[in-house]
Formats: sequence, structure tokens, C-alpha cells
Amino acid sequence: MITFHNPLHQGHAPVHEFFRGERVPCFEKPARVDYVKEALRARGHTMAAPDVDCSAVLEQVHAPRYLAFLQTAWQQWLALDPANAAVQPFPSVWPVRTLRSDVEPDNFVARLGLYSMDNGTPMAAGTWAAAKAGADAAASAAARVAQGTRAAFCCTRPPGHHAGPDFMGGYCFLNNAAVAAQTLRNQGAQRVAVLDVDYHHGNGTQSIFYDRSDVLFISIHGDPRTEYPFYLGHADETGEGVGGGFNLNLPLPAGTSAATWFEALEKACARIAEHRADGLVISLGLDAFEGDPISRFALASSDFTRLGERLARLGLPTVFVLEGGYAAAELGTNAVNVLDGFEQ
Ligand code: SP5
Ligand code: ZN
Repeated sequence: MITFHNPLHQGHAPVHEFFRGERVPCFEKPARVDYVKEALRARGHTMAAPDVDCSAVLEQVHAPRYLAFLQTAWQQWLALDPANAAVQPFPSVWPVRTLRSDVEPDNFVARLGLYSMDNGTPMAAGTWAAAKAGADAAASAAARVAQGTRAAFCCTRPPGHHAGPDFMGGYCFLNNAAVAAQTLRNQGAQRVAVLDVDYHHGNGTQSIFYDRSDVLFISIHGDPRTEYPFYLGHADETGEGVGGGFNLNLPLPAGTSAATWFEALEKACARIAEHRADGLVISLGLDAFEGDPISRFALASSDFTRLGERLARLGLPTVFVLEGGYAAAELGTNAVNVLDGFEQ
């Protein structure tokens, strides 16, 4: 399968994140994509650099003030103190209920809170460049599919599905899957479906398309009553306005077996067929894997082949976008199993 990789992903290399009050090494690390690229090469997939500038599409899915902030965030951080080059900024205050989110404080860390949903999304010097090149790779994959190629894969990090219209979160900065879906729409698809199979609910993608009927969003994920991102992804979220009925959440309890997971996949596939989608984006998180260190589903590596086979039977032009998956050494096998299952 033609794969668009992100040539700048290694510039996004924050060192630590917070977990239970402790600083721990980042789960979302450059080696993840290196393992996927290694498996792609070993199994004969074609690799290409991004050939589309997604800037105009980014403005269709993200707010201008968020994009402006993100683009220069690291320089703003260094302007406070050159020694900050060796330190990761973390937000400390968030504009929750009753606080104002229409003001943009002069204080950088306060602005970081305005544009973040959590303190679990560390930035580094090359974060903007990496996120932008990744979104370019997603747009490139979608453009290739819009031009008639059956399927394409965007192999990138940082991931994207937690990034909402105007915020980062969950290791995500720019919503690559939303960029892919919007690119398909811009280039002729009438009805797109985004199916998110990452262990975590794709809250960002849901929010971006929540009031739209042209992009159906479906997610199979750990029940947010116990799993991140907690505050979205519940079964009663079905869309709003003309988007009513065009959002389907299929939360499953932590510990769910592969058999039950595939039952949810059947529901998702039935809804995609009912939508008469003419383009499909898969938010391809591999953290439903039984060996994932931060997730609690039980898919085996062979189940990812089965996932690819089932998605192929939808018969749709398909863009795969890499999301999460933290069992780094198995990530290549699991991701490429989906692609090979799709193509066999
Ligand atoms: C793209 C993606 O998969 N983002 C996931 C973000 C999850 N961030 C919260 C991590 C919480 C880790 N909980 C670990 C429990 C380990 N026992
Ligand atoms: Zn995830």
C-alpha cells in the first residue's frame, strides 16, 4: 500500500509525561514510527514523502487562533528564558466551567492551558514542524485516494484524534484524520465516514464533525467511564443539528475480548454501509492490542489482519491514519497486518 511517511516526526521528541504524579518516559516516542517503517519496508510497501500542503484544510478543521498559537508555541516558550530549551512546558490552569475561554492571557503557560485538554501532551522544539508534516502526509494520502488509488496509509506521529477544533490533548496536536476526511470531501467525496479503532475515544474528531451530516464519525473504544478521555465518547452522543444521527460511539468495558470487539466492528460496518459513504478514513490506533502498556483490550496480532480483511469488504476508497499504540516493538507487525489484511 502506498504509504506517506512523516520526514520530520523525530523533531517531536518530548522526554517525559506525568503519570500518577510521577514523571515517566513518554509512551508516544519516535521509535514507534521507526518500527512501523521497518515493517513496511520488510513487507514490500511503497514509501513516499508528503506531496500536499494541508494549510488550507487545517483552517477548515481547526480554529485560526489555535493554529497561530501552536505554530509559534515553542518560540514563545523560549522567549521567556533561553534555558527553557531543556524544559518541557506543561499547562497549569484550564478555563473550565464559569471561567472565560474567549480571553487569551499574556502569560504563555496560561495560554497553553487555554489550548490544552490535559497535562499529558508535552511539546518539544520540533513539535509544530512534525505535526504539520504529519498533517501534510494525511492530506497526501487522502488526495491520492481521491485521485483513484484504492487505499493509502499515513504513517505519522504525533497522533491526531484527540486534537479538537482549538485544543491539543492525548499526545495529539493536529487532527490528521480530520484533515484526511476534509480532504476527501474537498476533492469530490459526498459522504465520508471516519472509523476510529484506537483504544481511546477520538474526542477531537468527534467534536470537529459533531454538527455535520457529511462526515459520519464512529468510534470503538474503552468505556470513558473508566478510560481516557473520560469526558467524551459515551453512547448517548449522537451528533447535533444537521449532524444528529451522524455520530456513533461504541464504548466497550476495559478487558473486552476480541470476539466482543469484532461484534462492535460489525455494528460500525453496518452504519458505514447505511451512510452510503463514498470515502473512508480509519483512525488506526493499535492500542487495542493485548500487549499495550496503557490500554486494556485483548486483540492479538492476528486480529489486526482480520480487521484489515473486514474493512476491505466495505469496498470503499480508504485512507488509514496512524494514531496510538504503545507496544512499540509490536507496532510495526500490528499496523502492517491491518494493511496486508486489507490488500490480500
Ligand atoms: C493517541 C492516543 O492513544 N492517546 C492516548 C492518550 C492517553 N493519555 C492518558 C494516559 C493515561 C495512562 N494510563 C496508564 C494506565 C497504566 N496502567
Ligand atoms: Zn489511543
